[in-house]
This record gives sequence, C-alpha cells and structure tokens, in this order.
Amino acid sequence: MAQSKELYDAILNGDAKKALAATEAGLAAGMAPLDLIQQSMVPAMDEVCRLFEREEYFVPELLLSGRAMKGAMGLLKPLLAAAGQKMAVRVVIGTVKGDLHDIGKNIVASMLEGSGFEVIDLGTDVSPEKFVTAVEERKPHVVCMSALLTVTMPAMKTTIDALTSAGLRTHVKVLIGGAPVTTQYAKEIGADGYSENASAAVGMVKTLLAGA
Ligand code: B12
Repeated sequence: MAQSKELYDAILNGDAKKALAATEAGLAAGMAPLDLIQQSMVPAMDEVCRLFEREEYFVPELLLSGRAMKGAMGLLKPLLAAAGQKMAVRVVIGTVKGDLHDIGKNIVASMLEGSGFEVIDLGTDVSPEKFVTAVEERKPHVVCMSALLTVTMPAMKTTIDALTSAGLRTHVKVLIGGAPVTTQYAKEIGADGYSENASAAVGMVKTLLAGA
C-alpha cells in the first residue's frame, strides 16, 4: 500500500495548504481515503508526538501539525462516509469540563476517524450534562474523555456518575486519557479503560467492543 510522502511531510511540517494539495493529489492518483489517513496522516502525527516528547517540537509545531491534519481530514471525511467506510462504531469524544486542552484529544479523534469509526467531537470544556445528552441522542458505543489538568480529572468521575444516574452507563464503554491520567485512576472512577496515546486508543476501543 502506497504512502503519500507529500502528505506525510506536509503534516510533519505543519503545512495546512500543502496537506490539502497533497490529499487532493493523492485522491486524483486513485489513492483510497482510508489509506491516505492510515498510511500517511497517522504515521506523520505519530512522528509529531515523538518529536514533541523528545523536545524537538514544541507547542506551535503541535498546533500547526494538528491543524494540517484536521484540514486534510475535512476533505476525506465526506468521502469515507460516502464509501460507507464508517458507522459500524460510533464514538463520542470531548475534553472534560473546565479543561481547554484539545491537541491530544483532536489527535485521538483523528486516529479513530482514520480507523473507520464515526466520531462525534463535542469539543472542550464539555459538561457532564452535555456528555449525557450526546449519549442519549447519538447512541455511541464508546465515550472518550480527555483531561490534561489534575484539577479537571475529577470531572471524568462526575461524568461517569452522571451517565450512571441517567441509566446510560451500561449502554456505553468509557475510555479516558490525557497526560495526568493513569490505568489506576481509570479503575478508581469506574471507567472501562485508559490509553496513553492515540494509537493505543484505537486498539483499546476495538478491545473494549470485542469484549462487549
Ligand atoms: C499546549 C498546552 C496548553 C495550551 C492548550 C492549547 C490546546 N488547544 O490544547 C494552552 C496554552 C491553552 C494551555 C493552557 C493551560 N495550561 Co497547559 N499545557 C500545554 C502543554 C504544553 C502541552 C499539552 C499537549 O498538547 N500535549 C501534546 C499532546 C499530543 O499530548 P496529550 O494532550 O497528552 O495527548 C496524548 C495522550 O495524553 C493521549 N490522550 C489525550 N487525550 C486522550 C483521550 C483519550 C480518551 C485517550 C484514550 C487518550 C488521550 O493521546 C494523545 C496523543 O498521543 C502541557 C505540558 C506538556 N508538556 O504536556 C501544558 C499543561 C498540561 N498545562 C498546564 C496548565 C497548568 C495550564 C493552565 C492552567 C495554565 C494557566 N495558568 O493558565 C491553562 C489551563 C487552561 C484550561 N482551562 O484548560 C499544566 C498542567 C499541570 C497539572 N498537573 O494540572 C501542564 C502539564 C504544564 C505544566 N508543566 O505545568 N496549555
């Protein structure tokens, strides 16, 4: 399966314009939307995260690469839907109440979309009530919550409690993540799982649903 080197490089370099052009060129050359995501965009974002961890990339680079990926995804999403390459699994994702960090959450959302899942992104500062309404209305299989601040982590528990009170907890799997979150914390608050990065999140969603 071919990789679009141009698309990979454009995302790695945070060049949104080139990412769009490379996506269009890839499609014109007959590359499948899912392949463009999985072979070019996801590996590029993986590399961006690695560079950030090694302190070779900083926040501006993260933001630019995230934006480039989001723009290219915008072009591919309708094509995935038209080709019926999603819908089997629906995921609601959001950053919890009080928390505005969304770079990691957006990468997770893109990776999930790139793996063929339908993703409903509620954005940042999402209240427990908003999660509950989304589960009622959109009937997802999985709820993903992100928190980057120790002070907003408890909102993950509040959200799980709200799902339980609304009688919805047994209808969905709950996966949590974000830098301060741990497997131990997931256990403590009654989440179904935790993943430390976006690639692992895809595997975890599949595992959770396989055991559902
Ligand atoms: C960028 C950033 C910001 C940006 C956010 C921009 C944006 N649009 O997201 C801005 C400048 C707005 C910001 C603001 C603040 N920030 Co800030 N921020 C960061 C920083 C530098 C990077 C975070 C990041 O994007 N990492 C890169 C991404 C890719 O990693 P990630 O988010 O961890 O995501 C990965 C995994 O965790 C996982 N993941 C993430 N979510 C999920 C969800 C699920 C379901 C799963 C499975 C996996 C998963 O997958 C992702 C990809 O692999 C961190 C420090 C750091 N080095 O991490 C501080 C940091 C998180 N911020 C911090 C603080 C204190 C703040 C402020 C309170 C600062 C202030 N005084 O105003 C405000 C809070 C605003 C608010 N209410 O949220 C502290 C938190 C300390 C703590 N323990 O609570 C940190 C750790 C900095 C520090 N060392 O002090 N911040």
